[in-house]
Amino acid sequence: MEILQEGLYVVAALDNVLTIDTGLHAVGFEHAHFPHCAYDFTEGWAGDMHPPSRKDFVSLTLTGQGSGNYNNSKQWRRQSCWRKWKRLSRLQRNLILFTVALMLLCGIATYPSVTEHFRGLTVVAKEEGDHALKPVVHEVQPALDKLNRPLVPESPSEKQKRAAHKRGPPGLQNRLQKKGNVSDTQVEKEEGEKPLVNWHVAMIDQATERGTAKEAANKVDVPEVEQEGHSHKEPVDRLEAVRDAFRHAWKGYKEFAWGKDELRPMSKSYGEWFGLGLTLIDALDTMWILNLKKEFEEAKTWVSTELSFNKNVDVNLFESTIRILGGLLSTYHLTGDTLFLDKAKDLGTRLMPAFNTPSKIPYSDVNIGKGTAHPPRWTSDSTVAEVTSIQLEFRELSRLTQDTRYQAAVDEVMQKVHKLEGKQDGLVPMFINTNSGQFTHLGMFTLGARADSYYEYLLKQWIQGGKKETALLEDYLQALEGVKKNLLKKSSPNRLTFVGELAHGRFSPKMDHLVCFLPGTLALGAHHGLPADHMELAKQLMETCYQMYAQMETGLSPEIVHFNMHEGSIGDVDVKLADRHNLLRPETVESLFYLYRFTKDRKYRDWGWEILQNFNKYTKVSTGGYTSINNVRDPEYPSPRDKMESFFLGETLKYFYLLFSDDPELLSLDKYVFNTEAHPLPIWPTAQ
Ligand code: DMJ
Repeated sequence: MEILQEGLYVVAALDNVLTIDTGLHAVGFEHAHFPHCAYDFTEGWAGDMHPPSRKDFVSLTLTGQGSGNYNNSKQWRRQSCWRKWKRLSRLQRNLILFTVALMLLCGIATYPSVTEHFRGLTVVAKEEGDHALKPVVHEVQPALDKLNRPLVPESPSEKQKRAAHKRGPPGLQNRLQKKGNVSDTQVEKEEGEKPLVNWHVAMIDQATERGTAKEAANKVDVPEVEQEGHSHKEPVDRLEAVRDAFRHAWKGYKEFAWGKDELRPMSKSYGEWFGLGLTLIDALDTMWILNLKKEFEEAKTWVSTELSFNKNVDVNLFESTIRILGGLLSTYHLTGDTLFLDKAKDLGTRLMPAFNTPSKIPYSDVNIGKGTAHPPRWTSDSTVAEVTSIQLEFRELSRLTQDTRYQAAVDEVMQKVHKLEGKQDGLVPMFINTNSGQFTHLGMFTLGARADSYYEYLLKQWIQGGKKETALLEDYLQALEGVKKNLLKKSSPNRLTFVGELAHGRFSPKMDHLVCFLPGTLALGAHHGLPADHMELAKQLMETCYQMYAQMETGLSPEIVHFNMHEGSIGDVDVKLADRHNLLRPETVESLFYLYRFTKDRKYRDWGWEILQNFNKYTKVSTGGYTSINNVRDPEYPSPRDKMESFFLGETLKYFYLLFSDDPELLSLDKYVFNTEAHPLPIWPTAQ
């Protein structure tokens, strides 16, 4: 068997007849010929994720049947052919000559389109090279990518047909609408008109309908590449690439972790945290948005038949609120199916004991079966981000259920934090005590872990409520001034703007990847009327977050970087050994989405595309799922951690999809606000 060119293998040579196969279906090929690496040709590297040593040729020596006096000399072959020709009847000879002449004529007629086709291939290859950030390590994958790509771009009408096909079962929308809750905003239908809709369903319906027509024009993100006087459209469908990534992640989850919290893709097993099907719930609205209706229906069936919150289990208030409560609420809004609202109400009610503390600052953990709550075993503190980033969800639950208890509890937390001593220029410390209600560990300030979403939710609550709650806006604006004054610096040698940390007056040039939510939040604020310099800062920080990916050998960001500030530094970024992991986090992709929506600058999409490709290259597990990795600096051995976080499906892939979609009405940022786990919740209608 010989590899002739990408994907073409001569698999037999018997009696002078060559049989050619694409190689993708060559049974047992991968294990027979690359025994050390277990490479799945349709998916990617598996096992220890080492590429095999490169093998371009695998040869087979075959002996043809009846080859007794065969000597393969030119003279022997000429004589044997001539003898066979002479033995044919006149009619047979004429038929053969006629066929050959016909084939020649066809060949001449199709010559221009064939050459066009090959010219096309050259341009695709060139484009890939231009975008390649890093030397290609796994050479087989690009070859397979090309194989899977349509060689001749489809016509717009073909694309349209294909797009229309992919919108999922047509009955589904109506079915879900009919099951939708009967809210006061519902609009009764006349005979023959559209089915019952309520205002939130109407939003996604409009987007979906508009999407069907618009998507055909927009779903293929087609950069034009000029070459030798004519343009060529590179047929990469980025939206479809995100759907593929989701399907692949879902495949692993479904096969090895169905109904469990998290997939462990390397060991083909699962991990439990709360025992509540975390990944499945976190991913519900992503499936809806990506039009993966079959997958959505399967997951919905699980929610309706298997999901129960009546369990003797401790859950983290913040994590279960942003991932599960947020996921259920947004899915309810997108689908109109009251199943999700009922579940959200059940969970929200079971989480309420967390607020039974002396200070009304909630405990971090709740037993949702027993109705008891407690702080972590080692402290009576909660983290500030956790108690101040549950507000969007609880406020929305109150609005939907007309039960004010949920909102009252979380509003009280915000009012208390608003008045607290211990801030510095609007920046908050990282811990708060549930007994005293005071900040603890004073003097430490970060926009990373333990404080990040406090700032995000100041702005987003203000937007959710119709920009009326001025205390929230004041705190947000003041905090940004605090960031500029205390935490914002430039690196050396390239003067990247970054947000560091402060510990008792000492500045540290350390920045978590988590801080990369900030460019998106700043841009969102500017879009909603806050000062234009917020957008300028957003752009600068966006560049920095991108560089945190681009400067790594895998093109994937580490969890934490340290920026160099000394004149004459060689590189801008240092990464400590313990910080080299990547957990498939969303923040940079999230910010790229906001920046692209508001500026329409294509570079943000291209950056996102590079990142998606690197996730595919270094974190995709052949048997299904994606894994977080230990070392973004080692493309030879990124060292898989064997865990797919639920936010990869809930957030990262959703933001990729929204980044590549051209439809600004697909979750319009004038109608929706995303919670910190990427679950869209409506901006309250009274607010508009
Ligand atoms: C998510 O759970 C949320 O985005 C949260 O705000 C921060 N951590 C993860 C993603 O990184």
